[in-house]
Amino acid sequence: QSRLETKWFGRKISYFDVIDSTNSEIKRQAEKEFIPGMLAIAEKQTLGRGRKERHWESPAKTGIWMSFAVKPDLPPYKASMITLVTALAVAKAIKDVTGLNTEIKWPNDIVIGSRKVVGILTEMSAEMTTINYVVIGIGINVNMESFPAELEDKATSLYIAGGTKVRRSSIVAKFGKYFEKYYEIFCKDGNLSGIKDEYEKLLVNRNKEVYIIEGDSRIKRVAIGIDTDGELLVKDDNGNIEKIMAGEVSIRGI
Ligand code: BT5
Repeated sequence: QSRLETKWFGRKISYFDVIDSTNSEIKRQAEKEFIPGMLAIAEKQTLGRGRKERHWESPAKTGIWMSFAVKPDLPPYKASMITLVTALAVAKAIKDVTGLNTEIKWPNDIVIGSRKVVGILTEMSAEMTTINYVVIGIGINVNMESFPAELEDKATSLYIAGGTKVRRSSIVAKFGKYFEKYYEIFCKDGNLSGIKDEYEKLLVNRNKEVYIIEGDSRIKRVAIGIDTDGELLVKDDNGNIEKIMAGEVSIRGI
C-alpha cells in the first residue's frame, strides 16, 4: 500500500527532481505559510546535510530524502524529543514494509548490522517560550547498490541489507501513519513515556557496554535505556545511573 492514509502528514506535498536540501526547502515554505505536516520530497539533493553541516550523500532516485514540519504546543526544549519519535516511526515502517530488523543508534540514526541506513535531522524555529515550527528531515537509503568509498563500510541500504528493491512510496506512507500515532501520543503526554518501551526494544547495544567519549577520555558504561525526556541512561560498574544528553558527548557502541 503506497497511498498516504494520514490525517495531516503530507496533506501538502511538494515534489522535486533536484533540490538543495529538503530541510532548507520546508523552512523556506514554513516561513511563508506554515501548514501542519507540510512535506517536501526530492529525488536528489545537492546540499543534503546532517548535523553540524556534515554532508549527507543523496543520490538520485535511490533514496527517500524528505522533510516535513510540525508545530507542537510544547516548550522549545522538548523539540529534540521529536527526533526519537521519528526514529521509532521510521524503524517500524521499515520493518512493516521490508521485514528488516533495524536498530536505533541513539538519538538520531538507524542502523542495520552497525551500518547506517537512516539519518534524521531535526531543526527548530522558536521564540523564548514557544515553538514556531520544527522541521524533521529524514534520509533513508533505500535502493542503492553501492556507496562512495568514504561511506562503504559505514552505510547500507534496504536493498543491500535485504536483497530486494523496495517501493519508496510504501515506506513514506507507512511512516506517515506511525509518525502521526506516536507524535500525537508524545504531544498529549508532553514526554516520551508512551513510546519509551518500544524505542528501548530497538536500541542498539541495550544492556551492553558502550564508551562515552569526551575529549581524550573514554569511559565504559552499560547502556540501559532512555528516560522519558529522551536522554540516554547508562550505568557504571557500581550500578550508579547517569543521564546523557544528546549532543553532549559521543557514544561508541551505541
Ligand atoms: C544525520 O546527520 O544523520 C542526518 C541526516 C539527515 C538527512 C536528511 S535527507 C532529507 C533532509 N534534508 C537534508 O538536507 N537533510 C535531511 P549526522 O548524524 O550528522 O550524520 C552525518 C554523517 O553520516 C556523515 O558525516 C557521513 O559520515 C554519514 N553519511 C552521509 N551520507 C550518508 C548516507 N547516505 N548514508 C549513510 N551515512 C551517510
